[in-house]
Amino acid sequence: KARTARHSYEKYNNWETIAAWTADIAAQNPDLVSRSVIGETYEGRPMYLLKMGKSGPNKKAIFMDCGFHAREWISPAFCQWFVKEAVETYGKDTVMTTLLNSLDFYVLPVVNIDGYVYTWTKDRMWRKTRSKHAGSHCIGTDPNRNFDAGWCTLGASKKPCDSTYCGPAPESEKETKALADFIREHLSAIKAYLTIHSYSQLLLFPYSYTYNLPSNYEELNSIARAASKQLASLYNTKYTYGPGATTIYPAAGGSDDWAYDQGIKYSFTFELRDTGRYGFVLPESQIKPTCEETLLAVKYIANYVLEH
Ligand code: ING
Ligand code: ZN
Repeated sequence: KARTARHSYEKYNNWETIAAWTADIAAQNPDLVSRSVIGETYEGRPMYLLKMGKSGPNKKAIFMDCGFHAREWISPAFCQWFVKEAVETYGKDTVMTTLLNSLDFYVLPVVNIDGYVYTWTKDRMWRKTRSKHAGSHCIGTDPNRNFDAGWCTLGASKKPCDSTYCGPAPESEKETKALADFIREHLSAIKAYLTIHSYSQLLLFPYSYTYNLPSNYEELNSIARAASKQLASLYNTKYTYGPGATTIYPAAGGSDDWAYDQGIKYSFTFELRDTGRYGFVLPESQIKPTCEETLLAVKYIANYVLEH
């Protein structure tokens, strides 16, 4: 068999290439990056998690995941970019150096690995996981409707053939269960939760499962405003921000609402480029600018969390 494709930060990488990259980046940066496995997917693939940061006692942490929805390819590309920037600018960029000295970043580069593989091999527009559940021949659950946050009450479907199927129960999916278990086990350290989707150019925060506002709404709104301003400073890309329910649509069972209700008071969903011209099939020429601008927003939020 031919050797695996070479990894590139400015191309979309298949799962085999991303998996090999997680091993390489950890091996090449042992004082900054370590890799663990937090579970396995429905089809049996290991879910790799990268922990980034200089080791130290009692560090606060930020959890960031990519690739919830299989077809949103720019999302895993951003997690890879973030890790690259961290290792390449540590010791050079003062903000990144401070962040990695004072915080740990947990980066889960692809949550829905089985779905991601399916978009490379069978159906580019697949969204859900690839699990089968009793009582239906349809495949897949929407992982971002599968969390225990107003589960399946709003903006989600109980029909297994629908693209927003909430699953037979909260955390029915091995992937969402593994993610939720990891966060529960590290709750005292994790101060922020960031989840990267596409597309629409939005920066969302709780709630999506209710029209009620979160207790620190004013603070989240001002963080989102400032982060969007940072993001726009590079290429003038315009983001809209606000609570999910009123900014995009009401939808229960999302991971950001769940993390927030676990006590993680800084919880955001990014919807990266674009606004619909290319949609999920964002050209590779936009990977670099999209990741560069998004990095500014993520660094802003991380720095805010560090200082508060
Ligand atoms: N959008 C998100 C979705 O899962 C969202 C929007 C965010 C819903 C947070 C619920 C909670 O539908 C995309 N593009 O996936
Ligand atoms: Zn999504």
